[in-house]
Amino acid sequence: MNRVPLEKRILSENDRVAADLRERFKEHGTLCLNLISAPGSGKTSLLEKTLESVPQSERVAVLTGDIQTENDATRLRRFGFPVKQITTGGTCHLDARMIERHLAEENARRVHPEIQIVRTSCTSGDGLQEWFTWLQQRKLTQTAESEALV
Ligand SMILES: Nc1nc2c(ncn2[C@@H]2O[C@H](COP(=O)(O)OP(=O)(O)OP(=O)(O)O)[C@@H](O)[C@H]2O)c(=O)[nH]1
Ligand SMILES: [Mg+2]
Repeated sequence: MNRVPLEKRILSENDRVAADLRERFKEHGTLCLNLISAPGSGKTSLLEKTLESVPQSERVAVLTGDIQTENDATRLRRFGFPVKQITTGGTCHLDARMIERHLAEENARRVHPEIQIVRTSCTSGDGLQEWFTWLQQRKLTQTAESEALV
């Protein structure tokens, strides 16, 4: 089957909105992190450990995505920071072929040789301090960049 032109327009629109958002985050000095990984691999656990370590005076918010449930948002709300859940209602715009292609390619160091990898365990606590330090450094860099824009 040929590609439907509509798909291209949707993706272009998505790129445009994403670029606008990036600009807004940069302007406001907001460090925006995208946590993405296989189902059940520990994203919400890492967020729980992270929010637990953040002082209440910090301005932090979480946007979580799930096909059906509010479970992750419920787990994360108890830390007192704003949490919003997007429930996609069972649909996902990634089709199987895209996933397949990316898996075949999905060697992080080959795709991005300079990538920084922080290995963490939410059960033993290994690597969490390194992750918090990385987060803090990224936040400082983001703030410095936004101040340079003013
Ligand atoms: N051994 C081990 N288990 C972990 C670790 N982090 C999370 N888990 C466990 O893995 C399971 C899934 O963790 P979640 O944090 O819910 O994973 P998730 O990626 O948010 O899952 P989805 O939102 O369903 O995609 C839970 O039973 C956790 O207790 C870890 O560092 N080591
Ligand atoms: Mg989760």
